[in-house]
Amino acid sequence: MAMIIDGKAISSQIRNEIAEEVAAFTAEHGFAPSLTVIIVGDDPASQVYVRNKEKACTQVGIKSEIIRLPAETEEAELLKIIDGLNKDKSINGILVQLPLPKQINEKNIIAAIDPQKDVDAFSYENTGRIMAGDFDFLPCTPAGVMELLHRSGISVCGKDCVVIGRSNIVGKPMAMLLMHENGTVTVCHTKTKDLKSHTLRADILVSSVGKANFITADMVKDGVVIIDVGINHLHDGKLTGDVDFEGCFEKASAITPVPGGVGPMTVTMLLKNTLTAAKKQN
Ligand code: L34
Repeated sequence: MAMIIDGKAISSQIRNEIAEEVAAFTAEHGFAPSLTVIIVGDDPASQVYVRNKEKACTQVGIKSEIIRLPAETEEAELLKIIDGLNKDKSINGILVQLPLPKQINEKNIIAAIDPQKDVDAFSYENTGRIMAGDFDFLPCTPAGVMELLHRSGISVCGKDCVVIGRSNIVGKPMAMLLMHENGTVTVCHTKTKDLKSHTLRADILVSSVGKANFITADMVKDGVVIIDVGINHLHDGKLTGDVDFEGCFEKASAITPVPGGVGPMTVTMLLKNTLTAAKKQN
C-alpha cells in the first residue's frame, strides 16, 4: 500500500511560504511581484489552468494580469505584445500558455520572451543554464515533481529513475533534474523497445504520456515511487492521469493522484519563479 503524495497539501504549504516572501518583497519595494499570462484561443483545459494560475497569484499576493487573445491572432501581433511586456519594467514574469494555435510558431514566441522574465524557463538561454546546472528558474512541472519528492522525504541519489516522455517541457528537463540529484536516469518514449523491461526496474517512475491507464500494476515493481504527470480528460468529464491508480497503489511505496498531484505543483512553481524574477530584476 502506497503513501499518497498530496500535491494540494504540499502546494498549499509552499504557497504559504511564498506568500510570506511576497509580503516581505512588497513591503520592501512598495510594489508586488507581477506576472502576465497570455492565452490565445479558447481551449477549455488551458482556460482552467490559466484560471488556477490567476487564483494562485491572488492567494500569495502576486499581481497578475491575463491577456486573452482570439484563436485567430497572428504571430506578429503576439510578438508585438510580448515586446511591449519585455520593455515594461512593472512586469516581472511573462508566460504564454501552450499549446498555441497552428498559425503561431511556438519556438518564435518562446524565443521572443526576455529570458529574465521567462518564468516557464523554456527559452534556449534558460534551457542551456539548466543543462549546465546554473539556473535561476526551472520549468514549473519538473520543478514541482522535485519538490514533491523532497517534501515527501524521497531521495533520488543512486535510484533508478525512469522517465516516460521526452518533451522539452516535461521529459527532458525532468531527466536533467533527476540527474542533478544523482539519479540513474532512463528516458523512454514512443520508440522504446520493451517499455516494461525499463519500468519494471524503476525505483522512481515519472510518466508524462497522456494516455489513461497506460501504466498498469504489472509494469512496476514493489516499492516503486510513481509520479503521474499525465492529464487526461475522460468522456464523462473526469480527469485522470497515465497510471492505473487503484492497481498500482497496492505495489507502490508512494504515488501521486490526478487531480491533486503534480498539477497544483506546476502552478505553485510558477509563483516561485515569478517571485525569483521580481527579486532578480530589483
Ligand atoms: N507555457 N504552458 C506553459 N506553461 C505551463 O506550465 C503549462 N502547463 C501545462 C500546459 N501548458 C503550459 C500548465 O500550466 C500543464 N499545466 C497545468 C497547469 C495546472 C494544472 C494542470 C496542468 C492543474 O491545475 N491541474 C489540477 C486540475 C485542473 C482541472 O481541474 O482540470 C490538478 O489537480 O491536477
